[in-house]
Amino acid sequence: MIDIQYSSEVRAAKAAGTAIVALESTIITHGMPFPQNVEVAAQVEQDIRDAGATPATIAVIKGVLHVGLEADQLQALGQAKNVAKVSRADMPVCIAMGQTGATTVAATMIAADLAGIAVFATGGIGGVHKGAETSFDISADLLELTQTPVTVVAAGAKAILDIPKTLEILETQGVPVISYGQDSFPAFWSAQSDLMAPLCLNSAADIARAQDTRRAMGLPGGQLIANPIPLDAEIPAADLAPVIAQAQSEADAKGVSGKAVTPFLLQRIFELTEGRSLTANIALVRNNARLAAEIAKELVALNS
Ligand code: PSU
Ligand code: MN
Repeated sequence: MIDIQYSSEVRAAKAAGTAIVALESTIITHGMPFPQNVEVAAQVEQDIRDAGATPATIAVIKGVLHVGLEADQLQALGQAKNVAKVSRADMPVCIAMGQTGATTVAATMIAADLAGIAVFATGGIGGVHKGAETSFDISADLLELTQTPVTVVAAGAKAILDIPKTLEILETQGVPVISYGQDSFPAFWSAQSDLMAPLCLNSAADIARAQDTRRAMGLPGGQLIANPIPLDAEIPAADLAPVIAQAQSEADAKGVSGKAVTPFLLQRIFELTEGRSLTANIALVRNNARLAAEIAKELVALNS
């Protein structure tokens, strides 16, 4: 087993057997601009504490896998330039070479599982990109959900992705996609989409029981919980459609590919909406953190 450096609060929570929620770090380094990224990361951690659980932000720092960051480490990561974006393929190389990297959803799931953490909150997961039929650009996040037993709470998927194809891959791979409290699959900045969610559950206790049953049946993999953005924070899909189309055509024209695609699109959408996309993003991440804390507490209750 590789060495894991725990933050003091995560170490204490592990010893006490209390609820812990994992958080990713790519959203900090590649998903939001400085300084809002650091402010939001600290705020989301506090939301989890206020809900009665312990936050564990995950990153690789100088070759060491950190589960839970101290405040100064979070600050340093959020300001650092040229931090690597580390997914399943990159994480062992990053650790072996003593480098620093921010973990994607896939890499954060792997680290959470190594640390015995079963619940993870983020904003949006990676998925099948538009044009995947020629680019083959499908995020490793989707396959991680098939094999690593972590419940991921996200606000659905961004419209920068091909959402129907993303749902098809998850269905083929047997990943439960569960909308929280509504029938439709939420569309990140908008609470509703015109797609039905494959599954729907209405309480954190039910979500915890579903994950526990999956484990008891010996089925590998996790669950994707699609938690709609709070209504007062949503942006109508029609307002964003032209912005996304413009960002996408700029990415195509510049030949942006591979890992750079998602960060490029997020940055351009932030610029083109003059920050409105970020305000909504912050509201939904905080909302996901609160639900994840409730699920984590229910899982502890189930297993004690
Ligand atoms: N989608 C978002 N915000 C993000 C990401 C995705 O709305 O910050 C980040 C997450 O870390 C996710 C990663 O795991 O991008 C997916 O990147 P890729 O598509 O290259 O797998
Ligand atoms: Mn990709």
